[in-house]
Amino acid sequence: MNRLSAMNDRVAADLAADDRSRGLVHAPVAMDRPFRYFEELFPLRGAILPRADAVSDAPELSLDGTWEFRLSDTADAAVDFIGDAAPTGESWGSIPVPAHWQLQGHGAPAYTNRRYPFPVDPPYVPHENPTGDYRRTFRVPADWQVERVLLRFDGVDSLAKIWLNGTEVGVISGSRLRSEFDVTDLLRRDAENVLAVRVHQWSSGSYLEDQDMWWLSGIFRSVTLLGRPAAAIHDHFVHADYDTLRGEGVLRVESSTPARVIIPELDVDTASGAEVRIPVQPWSADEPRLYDGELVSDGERVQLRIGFRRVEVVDGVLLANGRPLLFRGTNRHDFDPDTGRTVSMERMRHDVEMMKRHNINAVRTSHYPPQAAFLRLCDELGLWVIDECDFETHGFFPVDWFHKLAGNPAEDVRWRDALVDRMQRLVERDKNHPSVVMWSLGNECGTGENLGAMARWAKERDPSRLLHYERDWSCEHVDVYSRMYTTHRDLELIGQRQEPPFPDADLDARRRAMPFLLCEYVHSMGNGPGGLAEYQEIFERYPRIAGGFTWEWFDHGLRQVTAAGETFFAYGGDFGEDRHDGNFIADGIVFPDGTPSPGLHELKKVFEPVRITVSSGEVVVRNHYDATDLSHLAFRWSVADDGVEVAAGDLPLPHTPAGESARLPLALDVPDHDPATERVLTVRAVLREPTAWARAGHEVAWGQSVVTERAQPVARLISPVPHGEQVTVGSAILDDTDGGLLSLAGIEVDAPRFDTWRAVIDNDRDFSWEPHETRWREIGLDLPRYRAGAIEVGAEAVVVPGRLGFDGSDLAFDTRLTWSADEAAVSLRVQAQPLGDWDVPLPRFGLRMSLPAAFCDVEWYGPGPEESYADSSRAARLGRWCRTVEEMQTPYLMPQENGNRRHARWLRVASPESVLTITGDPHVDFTARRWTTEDLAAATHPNELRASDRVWLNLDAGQTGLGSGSCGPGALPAQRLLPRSFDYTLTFMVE
Ligand code: IPT
Repeated sequence: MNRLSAMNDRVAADLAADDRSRGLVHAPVAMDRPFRYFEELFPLRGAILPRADAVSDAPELSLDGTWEFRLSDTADAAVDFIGDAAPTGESWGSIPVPAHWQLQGHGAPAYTNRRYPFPVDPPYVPHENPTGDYRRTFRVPADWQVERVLLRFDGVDSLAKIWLNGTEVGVISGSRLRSEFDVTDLLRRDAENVLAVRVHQWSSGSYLEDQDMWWLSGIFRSVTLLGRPAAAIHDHFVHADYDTLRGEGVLRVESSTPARVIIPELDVDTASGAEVRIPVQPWSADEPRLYDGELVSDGERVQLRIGFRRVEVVDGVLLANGRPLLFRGTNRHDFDPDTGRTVSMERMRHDVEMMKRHNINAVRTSHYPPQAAFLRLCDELGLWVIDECDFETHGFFPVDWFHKLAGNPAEDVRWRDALVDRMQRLVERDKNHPSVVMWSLGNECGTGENLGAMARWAKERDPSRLLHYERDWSCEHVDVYSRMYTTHRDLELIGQRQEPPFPDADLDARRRAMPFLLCEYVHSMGNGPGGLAEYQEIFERYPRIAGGFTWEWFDHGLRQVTAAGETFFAYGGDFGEDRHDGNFIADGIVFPDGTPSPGLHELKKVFEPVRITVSSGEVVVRNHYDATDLSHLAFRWSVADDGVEVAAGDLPLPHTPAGESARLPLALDVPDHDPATERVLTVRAVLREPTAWARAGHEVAWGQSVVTERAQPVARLISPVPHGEQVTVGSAILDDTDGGLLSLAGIEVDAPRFDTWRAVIDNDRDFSWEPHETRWREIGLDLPRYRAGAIEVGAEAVVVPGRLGFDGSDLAFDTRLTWSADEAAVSLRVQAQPLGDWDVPLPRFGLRMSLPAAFCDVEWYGPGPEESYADSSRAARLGRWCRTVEEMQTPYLMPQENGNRRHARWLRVASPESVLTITGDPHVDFTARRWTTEDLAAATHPNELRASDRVWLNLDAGQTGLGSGSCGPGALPAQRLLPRSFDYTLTFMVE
């Protein structure tokens, strides 16, 4: 019996009485049979106390590699593999360590968001409890001059029992937390050692680890043997404060063993425990200044990478080194499409570098501590980190334990030791990273006094860092007020400290004085998010708001290959799970293979640390960095006519410290403007020198504005010519009964027809906060029907009045199509007027037509090159862009509307024989695909989409924005396409 089980018995009776007095039905932490060791509420056994992650010269032996492995269906297989005799029998094979067994051909991954995939019967787990037995042998290197030897596990999901040479070493629980054991006395120094590990997929810990991610098991992080010399430094704690008034670092390094603190660059050579004050440059994400040194005892040299910084709350504002800190953050899970939560050093570096290149300055390690090496990268390359404990009990929410019953682990005292232990293991391992500025108690665990116990311990151990936890809105145990998926409007109130009061007046007053952050926002499931820029504007308006962390970095799609050899990324249900949450696992701004999704381009633009506002007379540059001036950036201007550069040069910038602006009058030497084109001025800020994460010339920010608009050409119209059952208008031939286009300069077209539908995006779907799809289908927007009226052939145009209706609905549009032509081109004016009581925005409004498949090369002048939507358009810049139709598709893991290019001035679609130019007046939103909207909507994975023999063009007045309704607010009112009168003209020219 461990120390908690003893306590359980003691408190159980009191607790039940207390619950009864509060009118609570006691939660069934059933005791109908004794807990098995993996069901103990605090199952950890044998581990040494947690201590700091350290890089040192003490010897280490990696035990990663190939291990013997057997998977059983239950926890009951014989313990017949822990001794010297190598196991035999068919059930044994091999497996790499670290890895998840489900991704190595044993069992299958499964995805649920918050629902536990087993009965909610804590702390019991089902009899079917996949159990992996692992075994390997190793020898201790002969040259190790060590006093003690530790065995370290960096991550085992979810619970393991360990034996060395046949003797039990201990039990690990806490999947993403490090555990270490002193195995000195069990080791054979001159012979082979047998290390055996039994890992259970389900344990009491599974109740504490209900994060929204794949259920994946096994030894998925490294296993290491650590030689500990005599007088080794068992633990150390670097306190490196930055005194903002004096510009001094205040350094004290505690060491478990007396040691010297040596930092050559600062001329520091002092005893551990002593405080020194030295003038330094502070550490920040902008300028991650590290001072390298060593902590040297008689037995070990530990690497020190010291960053001096102070993160504090002053007058309700979050400050870093005395200046307001704004998190431009994202939530990151450890993830790899082939190896799950086993991630390589290269993959982590790729993540951090990519974040830096996209103007991200902060990470929340949702919802568990990452591999230790990740934090070293954050120290080195510069990211502020909220380091989160491995704790989430979301699955108690659907069964209402957060409210009605007292069983939620955050509240039930019987779980307290396990939870405080989790917090200790987080803080102790990661306490020396300058990048870590807040500890987070966990995610989605409801409320409860156990959170208080975790918080109190952490505060006492590390008073230098702030505490974060989102789900307890009283904020009783934390230092910052945090929420997720808040609407823009509510955020605005919070910014003004005008949010609705919390019922307890004292807690309300305390909370109202706190800074605020959005620990999750802009849910990036499928196509989206929209509304990011509007959030940023609010963040920047109110000093109380310390920014936010977008949800989330990765789409967690697992790479699979079909029998036909096609690759796709799997989501929930693709492994035959009985219950799952589908593609809710694909809600990142980076595709599983590490390529950016359009949302990341938008985020880079919105997160720009330099805001460049261009007008014809001046450029205003505002420095939004937290710490640096702009001397590391070169500013370049260029003037382009319809996307063709006609002049360019450098723009010298005066010294502009953080938080300040420079205003530069412009007197540019540029050639005369061709009135048939649009003239645009662009100013770009690029890195002068290479950095650890980008090359010289990397673009950090840009600003753009139209300086001269295109003059409208005066066209001489030619008369329509009726003949037989057709009418010719320039190079267009129309059907004289309904005005349908039969051919265009000899190209066989599918006539443009009205289209109001889009392949619904995840943010439109029935589970969304604004499930527009339901209403759209009720109205019949997916089934538009057009009826032409009597066509009028006039001297200068053919006019086709009509009515656009929807199956089963009396809502409609009165329409009017006007065809005309001059010598060069054919024009189609599209007008529409809504009829009836519309109560919902439209998915889209426009025309759909098709061309033969050979028209597969697209060039356009307008915002680009990536897709853009009404509320995700900041990243798109005016220019001339070329893409094949294939390249214009975005492979969202669940196919849905994508690839829209907004506000094109013109587009050219080319086949080897001819080029069709379509001009929009005022401009046109377009998509080009090898399949129809219906094909797109029907596919469940991108590899199912098959190119047809047509190229389908949508030429739209607009589409409703994206929002982030799949878990958050829908598109803002101004970015919804409300039924209104539409009037735009398309001009077709064939060469
Ligand atoms: C929020 C979770 O914290 C996060 O892990 C993820 O599941 C996200 O939702 C949705 O993708 S919690 C939710 C109740 C807002």
